Amino acid sequence: MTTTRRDFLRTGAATLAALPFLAAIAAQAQTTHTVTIKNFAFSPADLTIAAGDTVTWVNEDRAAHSAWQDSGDAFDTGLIRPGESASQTFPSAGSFSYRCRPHGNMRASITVG
Ligand SMILES: [Cu+2]
Repeated sequence: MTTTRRDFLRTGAATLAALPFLAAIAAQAQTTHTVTIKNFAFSPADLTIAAGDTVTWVNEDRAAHSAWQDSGDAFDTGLIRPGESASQTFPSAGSFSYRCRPHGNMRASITVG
């Protein structure tokens, strides 16, 4: 199969026609937020995100930690070992307070707007 100049132009035009659509998708793109775990604390401790966004917890500590919504069990990352990370997507609005399962005094919250 040969590609003629006309085919090439047609393909180009189709690509251009799709650009506004692609831009609309990009505008709605979900954001990934990072919560750092260090010195037995979540940072930021209180995070506000948009529905559909993802939170990634990065453990920069020497101990294993987790992020667990103890009141509603909406999410539980399980143990995140030192140097590792875990992610959770929040599809709908709500307030989520959470803690580290091994260290109950490590508390933080995520508000999904
Ligand atoms: Cu912990």
